[in-house]
Amino acid sequence: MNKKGFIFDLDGVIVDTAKYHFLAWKKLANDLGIDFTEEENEQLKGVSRVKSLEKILDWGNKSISDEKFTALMAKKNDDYLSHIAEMDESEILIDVPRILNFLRERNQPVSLGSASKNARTILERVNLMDYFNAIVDGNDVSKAKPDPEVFLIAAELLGVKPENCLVFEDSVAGVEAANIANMISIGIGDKSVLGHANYIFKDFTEISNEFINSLITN
Ligand code: B16
Ligand code: MG
Repeated sequence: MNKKGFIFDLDGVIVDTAKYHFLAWKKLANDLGIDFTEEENEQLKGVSRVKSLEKILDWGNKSISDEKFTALMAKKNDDYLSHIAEMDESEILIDVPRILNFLRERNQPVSLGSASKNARTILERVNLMDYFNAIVDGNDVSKAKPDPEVFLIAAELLGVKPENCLVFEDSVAGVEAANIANMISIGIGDKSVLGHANYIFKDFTEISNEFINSLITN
């Protein structure tokens, strides 16, 4: 039987945690006297926690000590986790369970490939842990997307060659990382943003089981 490695990004693909990142970053930025809009939040998608805070400080023309930087990162994460604690299965994005169940029926290896250090906590909250043969997250990598490290580790853990892996991604940097890893990139989101993906869909309702089957057998 054909085996392909199916790698899923988390935020923006499986759940919409961007809204909680937004609330936590906005609070932090405003406390520092920095304005923070939804448009700026868009630019933080797929970007690591450290890089996100660097960008916000940059936008606000602020420089702070290393100690303060570390303290602010912890504060943001505590605030973010208070939102995550309220999550449940109702927050899984539309048709994700259908695709995960189909891949399970077809015995296909599935991995998470996320920049988030909170990925395991989130998967547990929404009760999806059991669907994943491997989990690679922000704790496992030293280089952030668009570096392909996160996806290459996932392929290795699944025992599937990179060229036989497919990546579902909602961020520009994530699609780029999948392309660099020599994997098939499937953008979830807007065509105008993810034009560099091999395939693009608005959300999983547009992805049929037949399409997934064709990816497995091709
Ligand atoms: P954390 P993904 C990313 O998740 C988010 O898109 C990004 O906004 C966030 O800053 C990053 O995780 C780090 O998250 O603070 O939880 O470690 O899209 O790669 O699943
Ligand atoms: Mg994402």
